[in-house]
Amino acid sequence: MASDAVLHTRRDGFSVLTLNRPERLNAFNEAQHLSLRAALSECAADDACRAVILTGAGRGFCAGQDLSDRDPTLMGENPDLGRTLEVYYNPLIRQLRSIPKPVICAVNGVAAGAGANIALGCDIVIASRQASFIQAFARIALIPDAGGTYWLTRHLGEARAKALALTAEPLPADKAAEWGLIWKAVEAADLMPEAERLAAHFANGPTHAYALTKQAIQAASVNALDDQLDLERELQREAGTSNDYKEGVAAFLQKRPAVFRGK
Ligand code: T3D
Repeated sequence: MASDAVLHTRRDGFSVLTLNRPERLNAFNEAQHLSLRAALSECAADDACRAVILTGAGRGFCAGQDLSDRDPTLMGENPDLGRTLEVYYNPLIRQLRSIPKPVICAVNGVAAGAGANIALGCDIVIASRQASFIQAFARIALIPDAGGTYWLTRHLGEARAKALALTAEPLPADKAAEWGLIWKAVEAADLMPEAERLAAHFANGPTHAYALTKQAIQAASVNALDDQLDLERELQREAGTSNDYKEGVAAFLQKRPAVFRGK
């Protein structure tokens, strides 16, 4: 769907998707949801796109749900928020998790509410040192959604997850990295160069093996070891059928750089 709410820039081997409602700190309305989902589908279907960067325009990454679409003085009855999760946020998180190529989130500024949790749903999160992650939900009497209770508990444990969710205090990017919630925090000027360097690296990598790796690691948090060993056997069997596997081994033995095609 063509919409200015998300800008889709195609680069050599990867795409940059930019949430583009800076006057609202890129808070999500319906147009931004539909536009992001469509752009991710395009990236998934395009063999020339072998990695995705998600970032935000302006000084923020994303402030979660656009609350001006939830104004109680205009709405009468309370909205059914279960429905909006079902229709918008949950499919987006599932799409980020299942797209068969690496998704790098370049968190350029504040990431609040569902905005924080959409970032955490990406495969690799790099944040500007000026960014912070805010589980803002308690401030408006909601619970963390868009995977928030899942990411926080798995990455940080119950003590830190509960403190962040119940206090809604900002977690600075440096501390998020120190705690293992994100990959790294960098100077603001280095954020996009660093994300693009990584995306370009992935664009020349074994894309199918990346997709299988993503699948295996995501399954690990719910599988018992025996189940995970079985899954690794099946996914490795599949990885071993690829041309990239043959190329990787041949390149190693011939002492030359591998040229991966992503298949
Ligand atoms: O509803 C459902 O469907 C269920 C799903 C819910 C998912 C959720 O995400 S619920 C949580 C929603 N988000 C929030 O509660 C965060 C609200 N925003 C803030 O708390 C603050 O804006 C920030 C802490 C993120 C940043 O603060 P600050 O001081 O840097 O910026 P600001 O001045 O508050 O915001 C700048 C502008 O963006 C401002 O507009 P103005 O006054 O310049 O015209 C502000 O109103 C607007 N803005 C920021 N966040 C939102 C927003 N407008 C609409 N919705 C927002 N979420």
